[in-house]
Amino acid sequence: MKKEDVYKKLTDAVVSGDEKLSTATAHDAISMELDAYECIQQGLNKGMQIVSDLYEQRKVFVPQILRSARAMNMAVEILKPHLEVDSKSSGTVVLGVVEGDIHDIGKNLVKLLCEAAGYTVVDLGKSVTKDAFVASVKDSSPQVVGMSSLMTTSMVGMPDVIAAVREVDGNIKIIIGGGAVSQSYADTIGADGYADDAAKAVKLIGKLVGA
Ligand code: B12
Repeated sequence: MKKEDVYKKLTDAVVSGDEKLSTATAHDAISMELDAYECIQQGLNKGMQIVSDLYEQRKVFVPQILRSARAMNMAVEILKPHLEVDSKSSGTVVLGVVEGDIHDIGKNLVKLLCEAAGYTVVDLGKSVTKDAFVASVKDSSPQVVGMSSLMTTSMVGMPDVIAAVREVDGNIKIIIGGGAVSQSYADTIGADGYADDAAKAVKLIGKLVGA
């Protein structure tokens, strides 16, 4: 099997929410010594993006979305130990989905790729309050804080978090992402950066911390 066929199988497994196929294919990928990062990016993540689009078009519904997320997560668990961790770049990144929002699939991908790039990630989880972001900045002195939002109703909380975090540390870099936000929203609220996928998020962090 060619590596492109493995990526496609991973994508199809996520789209159809088939955890048996996603985990078996992840094992195949490992035995073929394929790059785990590429399997996640070119295979699983692509599948999740397709399912998200199908959901928007009302061609799949919530139960299928959750099955797809599970199929992806189970394959990620198999691939994760095989990610080549870059020990050079260092620094701490605090990540969280903003208050009122429980969409954490994208944030989890950003976390995974940050860890693979050698960053220490403090994952605050989902529906994270402003106070929790602030407490985490005080506790772990990160170089970067990343906020995720998939909903127009939750993204409006971002400016308050930025103001509160900057009060604690004026030098901290704050980045945003998730389907609800954009580069222009980042500019409007004075965030230091925006990225529309997990790989770009890691590059952005590298640029901001000078790695
Ligand atoms: C999956 C999903 C769910 C799942 C979430 C499961 C989970 N654990 O996350 C479930 C079924 C639970 C769900 C619930 C709801 N959902 Co929903 N959901 C989605 C869906 C279909 C896909 C989101 C997703 O996971 N995409 C795949 C990931 C990989 O992409 P991503 O999140 O964008 O992440 C990538 C980038 O954005 C970036 N990124 C992400 N975070 C960050 C952070 C930083 C710092 C950076 C730099 C980059 C970055 O990197 C990621 C990887 O490449 C979207 C539709 C869509 N097209 O987005 C709706 C959507 C987000 N949901 C929506 C809604 C309305 C809801 C509900 C309110 C539904 C309801 N009526 O109950 C609830 C919300 C509950 C709540 N309080 O949050 C709306 C939001 C509308 C809006 N604009 O406000 C959407 C857009 C669907 C729609 N068109 O109506 N949902």
